[in-house]
Amino acid sequence: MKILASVYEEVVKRNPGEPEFHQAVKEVLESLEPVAEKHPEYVKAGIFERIVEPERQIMFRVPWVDDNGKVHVNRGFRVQFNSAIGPYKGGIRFHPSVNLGIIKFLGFEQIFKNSLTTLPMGGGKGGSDFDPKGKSDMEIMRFCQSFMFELARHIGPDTDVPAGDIGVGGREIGYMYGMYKKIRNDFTGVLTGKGIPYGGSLARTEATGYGLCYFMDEALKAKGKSFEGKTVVISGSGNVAIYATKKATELGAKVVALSDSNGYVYDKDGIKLETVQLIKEVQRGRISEYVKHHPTAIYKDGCKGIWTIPCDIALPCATQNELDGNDAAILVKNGCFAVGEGANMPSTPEAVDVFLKNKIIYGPAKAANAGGVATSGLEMTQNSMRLAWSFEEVDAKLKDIMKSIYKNASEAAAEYGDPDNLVMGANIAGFKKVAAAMYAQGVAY
Ligand code: NDP
Ligand code: 2IT
Repeated sequence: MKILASVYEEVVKRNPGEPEFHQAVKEVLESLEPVAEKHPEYVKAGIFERIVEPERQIMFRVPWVDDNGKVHVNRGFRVQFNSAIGPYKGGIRFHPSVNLGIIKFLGFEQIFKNSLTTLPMGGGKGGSDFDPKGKSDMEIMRFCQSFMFELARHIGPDTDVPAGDIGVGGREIGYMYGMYKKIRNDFTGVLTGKGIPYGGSLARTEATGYGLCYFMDEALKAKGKSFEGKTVVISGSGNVAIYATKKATELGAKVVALSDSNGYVYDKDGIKLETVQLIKEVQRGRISEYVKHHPTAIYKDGCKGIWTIPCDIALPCATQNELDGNDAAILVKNGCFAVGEGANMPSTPEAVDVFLKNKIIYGPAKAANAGGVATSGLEMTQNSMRLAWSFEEVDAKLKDIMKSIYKNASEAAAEYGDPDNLVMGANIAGFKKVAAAMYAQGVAY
């Protein structure tokens, strides 16, 4: 980095103790260096300094009462990062590891991801350090209601439209939507990932995992390969992992492993998804229970070991920095030739280096997992029209969007002289529209 090095240094200085945010910014600015060289007007207009600073950051107290009458206090966050091309849009994460730096990294990534979808959505992210594990349904409801009681004043269908992420699925969206509607007395498309009876879109639940496979299918095809007959390892066993497993299997692959934060299962005959869905979606249990249903499968403690399983294609779908340089080297040594990121920033910078140096077909998160938010965008469209499309219609639109994301990212990579580097391509393609919009709108933000 030459022109943009000082922007990065300033980010590190002004945002101490936020390593994930620094990591996300560094990767993007490195990719954008040639764009800064080509567009001195963007440098002059302070586009780079402005794009790394959130437009607004909200932090709030979330008090709630557990089933024994004990009062707890969590911290809530909403980072409204960039509204140059549309209302802030991005998920809400409930996980004990959540802090401002994590929400900022996610919100920053979301700017470029949302731009790549071709739909008019700005970037934002929210969440809480609340841990949903082991909580009763009523505790979850009271927490969601308290969280929304404050968040409601900051969001709206044309202002900021949250959705799910880790620890936030259909149940939590339902509780939050109910509270929003009670406070505002408005029935609007303010959240996405809603239930089908109250304005949700068909295929939103499946969209991130399906979209990941559609994106990787394009990337594989470009190199004369496909999912057909391939062995696939997928980390996580939540929303993204489950539907990536389903689509990869439909495309002819055999998914042999899934994980959660405690450990992983290896089923050499192929993971039985109905069992995983029963354990995770219905019983909200642990992946270790899989072996009770399928005794020939193996469970091992510790989620990192999953990357030692030989595979052709790896799809990290759990969380940030879950795959490091060492894991990447093992994957490559074992013959893995493609990696698609369902999770946000799952690979460390060292792992990304290993993938790029070894010419792995590598789909970076902000391109490969954009199908979720893209379908959220389609849910917003349907809500505005007060119409509902069929599953097939939404799925077809999702597929088209993932194809155009691959096309735009690979064309941008080629235009800037590094044709197979989809990290650079996705960052540049995502940045272009946002930068042009910010430039045209003057120094308003
Ligand atoms: P879920 O909460 O449904 O599932 C998360 C999965 O990841 C669980 O299996 C969980 O295990 C595991 N996991 C979470 N944190 C950790 C951790 N610190 N270490 C190891 N495993 C962990 O979330 P999603 O499937 O929705 O999200 C997964 C990833 O995909 C996240 O990075 C998210 O940001 C990203 N994403 C999600 C989208 C969506 O539409 N939902 C869209 C785009 C990206 P455990 O149960 O043990 O915690
Ligand atoms: O990381 C993501 O893109 C999401 N969690 C989905 C966001 C959304 O608004 O659907």
